[in-house]
Amino acid sequence: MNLTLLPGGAVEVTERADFPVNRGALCGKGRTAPALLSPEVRLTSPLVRSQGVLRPAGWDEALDRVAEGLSRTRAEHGPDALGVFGGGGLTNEKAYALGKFARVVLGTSQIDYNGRFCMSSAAAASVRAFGLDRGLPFPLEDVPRTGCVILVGSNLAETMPPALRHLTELRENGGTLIVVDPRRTRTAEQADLHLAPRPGTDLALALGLLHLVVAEGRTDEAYIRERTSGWEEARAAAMAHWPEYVERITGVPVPRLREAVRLFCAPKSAMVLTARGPEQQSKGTDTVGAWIDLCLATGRAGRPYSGYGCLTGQGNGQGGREHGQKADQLPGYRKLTDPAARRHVAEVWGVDPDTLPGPGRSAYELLDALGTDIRALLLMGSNPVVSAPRAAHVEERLRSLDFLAVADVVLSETARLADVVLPVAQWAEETGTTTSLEGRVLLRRRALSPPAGIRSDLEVLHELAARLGVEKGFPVEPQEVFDELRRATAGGPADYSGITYRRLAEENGVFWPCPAPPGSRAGVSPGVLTDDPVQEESPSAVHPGTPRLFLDRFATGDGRARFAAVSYRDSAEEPDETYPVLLTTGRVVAQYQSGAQTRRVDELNAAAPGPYVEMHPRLAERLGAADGEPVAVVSRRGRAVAPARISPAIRPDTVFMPFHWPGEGRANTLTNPALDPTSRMPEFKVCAVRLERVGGAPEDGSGAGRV
Ligand SMILES: Nc1nc2c(c(=O)[nH]1)N[C@H]1C(S)=C(S)[C@@H](COP(=O)(O)OP(=O)(O)OC[C@H]3O[C@@H](n4cnc5c(=O)[nH]c(N)nc54)[C@H](O)[C@@H]3O)O[C@H]1N2
Ligand SMILES: Nc1nc2c(c(=O)[nH]1)N[C@H]1C(S)=C(S)[C@@H](COP(=O)(O)OP(=O)(O)OC[C@H]3O[C@@H](n4cnc5c(=O)[nH]c(N)nc54)[C@H](O)[C@@H]3O)O[C@H]1N2
Ligand SMILES: [Mo]
Repeated sequence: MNLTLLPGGAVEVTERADFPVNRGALCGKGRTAPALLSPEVRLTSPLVRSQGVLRPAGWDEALDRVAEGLSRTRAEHGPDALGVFGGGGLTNEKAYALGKFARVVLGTSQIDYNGRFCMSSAAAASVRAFGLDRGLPFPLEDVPRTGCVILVGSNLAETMPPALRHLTELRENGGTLIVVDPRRTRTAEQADLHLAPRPGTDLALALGLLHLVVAEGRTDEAYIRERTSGWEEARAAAMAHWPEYVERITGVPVPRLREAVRLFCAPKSAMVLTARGPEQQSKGTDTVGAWIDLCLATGRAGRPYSGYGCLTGQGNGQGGREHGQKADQLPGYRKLTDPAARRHVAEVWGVDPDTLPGPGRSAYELLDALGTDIRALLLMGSNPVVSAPRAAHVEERLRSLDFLAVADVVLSETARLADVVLPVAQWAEETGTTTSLEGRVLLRRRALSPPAGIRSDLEVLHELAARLGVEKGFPVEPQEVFDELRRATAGGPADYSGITYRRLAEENGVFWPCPAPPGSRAGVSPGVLTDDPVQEESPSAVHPGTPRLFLDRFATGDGRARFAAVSYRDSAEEPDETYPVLLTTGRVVAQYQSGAQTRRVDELNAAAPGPYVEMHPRLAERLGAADGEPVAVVSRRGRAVAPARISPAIRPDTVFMPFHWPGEGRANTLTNPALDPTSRMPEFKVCAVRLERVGGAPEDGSGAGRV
C-alpha cells in the first residue's frame, strides 16, 4: 500500500497497483489501519503499576522499573528466570534485536514467540524434507500458472483476501482448485472439489491420496530416483492406509479421494499449499510431511510451477522466524546448537561464543513455566491472554509472575496484567523490513512520526540494554540494525547479506537467499558497514536474489528431498461420551488475531461484532438451540459462552469458533495445549467439547439442551 500524509495529519491509504503480490488489492483491515494511529485508541504514555493499579509515568521511571525488575530477578534466580516473548508482527530488525537482547544482555535461553503457534509445524516438516523452510519456495505469482492447487486448511478468502485473485486466475487459466476444510468456507466455495474431513484427520487423508497414487501407477519413478531419498519406507507406510480405512477416519468418501488424485495428477505441474488447518495439530509436522510426500511421489517439488508451500500468516511471519526470537535459533535461520553458527554470530555481536545460552522452551512451555522457574517476562508484540491455548491457565501464570513488562501499541488484555506497559510506535511510524510468505524482503518506510510520548521497540531495547550495562550494540536506527543483521545472516540459510535498504527501495523486494558479492564487507568481517555493495561492486556481481528455490537441488546434504515415513494417529483428544463434539477454531475476515488492534476499529467491529459458535442445523436441533441463542461450549479446560450460528456449511460432528475475543466467548479457554513432539505446536484445531443450552432443555421438548 502507499501511505500519504494529508494536510492536517491524517494518513490516506491508496493502492499500489505495481506490486505483483496484491496488485493494489487490500482487505478491510489494511484499508482501515490508519484508524489505529489515532491517540484515542492507543497508549500515549508509559504506565506503571502502583498499589495495584496502572498509572501514567514518565519514560525514565518506566524503563528504570523494567531494568530493576529484570535485574532483581536475575540476581535472585539466575538468568534463565527471565523470559522473553516476541511476535511475528515485529519487523526483522526488531525480531533480531530482541533475540540478541535476550542472549547478550539478559543471558537467558528462555525466549520464544507467537510464530510457534503459527507455522512451526510446516517449518519443521519443510526443514526435514527440503533442508530449508521458506513459506513458499516460489513467488505467489506462480500459483495461477500451475495446473492444480490443493489448498489444505486455508481460508484464504477471509485470511488473505488479496491473494484470492491468484486462485481465481488459476481457474481462469484452466487449472483446478481442491480445498480441504471441515467447513464449506468462502474459499471452499471457489473450489472444483471440496473435501471436508473430520478435524485432525488430514494425515490420514494425505496418506490415502498417496496410497491411490501408488495403486493407480501415478508415481514419477525417474524423479523419485534422481531427486529424493526414503521412498521405500514412505511407500510402505502409505500402502497401509487403504482408501476405505481413510474414508472411515476422515469421512471423505473414496470416490472423492479418487477424484482428488485424478485432478492433482492430470496436469504437468501442481502445488500443495497448507495453512493452519492441518498444521495446528499435535501431529502437524507429520501431517505436512505426508502432504510433501504426495508432492515428491508425483514429481511436484523443485520443478517450475510445482511444489509445496505454507501460507504463512502474520505481517512478518516469515522474517519473524528467521532472525533469532525463536528458542533454538540464531539470525539467518541458523541453529543455536551449531558451533560454527555460534562462532559466526558471536563474532558479529562481539561476544565470546561460550557466553551464548543454549536453546530454551517453546512458546506454550514457556508460558506454562511463568511464575515457577520463569519469574519475570518481557513481552513484545503478542497478546497471549487471548491467543494462547488453555488461555485461562496462561492468564493465571502471567498473574503469578514477580514482574511483567509489556511493550505494545494498545492496552491489550495482556498489557492490563503488566507491572510496566511501554507504549511503542507502530507500522506507519517507523521504517523497517518484513519478509513476505514468499521469502521476499520488503522495506516498509515510515510515513509519519509517532505522537509525543511514544518510543520505538528499538529505542526500548537500546535504553534497557544501557540500563543493564550494555552500552553498545543496540542502535535505534533500523538501517543500522539491518546492516548488522546482514552480517549476522551471511553464509546462513536465510542469507540477507546482499540485501540493502537501497535495493529494497528500488526493487519490488528481494528474495532470500541473497548473499553479498564475494569479498564484499557485508559478507565477511564485522565492523561498521558503511558502503552499499550496490555501489561498491560491479553490477554483475550483485546477487539477484532467489525467487525460486530447489530447481537444481534441495537444500539437504545430498541435494535430495527426504520422504517422511509417517502413519496416522488420533488427535490428543477424541470425542467420547462426556465430550462428544469436536471444536475447531480459526478466523473471520474483519478481525485480526487476538483482536487487540481490529477490535479498536469501528468499521471492523460492525462487520464482526463478537464471538459465535458455528454449528450444523442437525447438531443445533439435537441441542434444541435457535440461531443467535447463547450456548455454552465446555471442554476439559473450561467453559465459553457465545451465540449459536447455525449453518449447513460445517460438518455435523464439529463446531467452529473464531478466537479473536477475550472474556466469556474466548475460544482459547477451551483449546488443548497438547504439543506436536517436533514443532511444539499446540493443537488449536482439535479438541473435544460438549454443548449446553444456557437456559437448559427447551420446554417444547425440541432438543436435549445438551449434546
Ligand atoms: N482476517 C484475518 N486474516 C488473517 C489473520 C486473522 O486473524 N484475521 N491472521 C493471520 C495469521 S497470523 C494466520 S496464521 C493466517 C491463518 O490463515 P488460515 O489458516 O486460513 O486461518 P484459520 O481460520 O485459522 O484456518 C483455516 C481453516 O482451517 C480449517 N480447519 C479447522 N480444522 C481443520 C482441520 O483439522 N483440517 C483442515 N484441513 N482444516 C481445518 C478452518 O475451518 C478454517 O477455515 O491468517 C492471517 N490472516
Ligand atoms: N484458538 C486459536 N488460537 C490461536 C490461533 C488459532 O488459529 N486458533 N492462531 C494462532 C496464531 S497462527 C497466531 S499468529 C497467534 C497470534 O496471536 P497474538 O500473538 O496474540 O497476535 P496479535 O493479536 O497480533 O498480537 C500482537 C500484539 O502486538 C501489538 N503490536 C502490533 N505491532 C506492534 C509493534 O510493532 N511492536 C509491539 N511491541 N507490539 C505491537 C498489537 O497491538 C497486539 O497487542 O494466535 C494463535 N492463537
Ligand atoms: Mo499466525
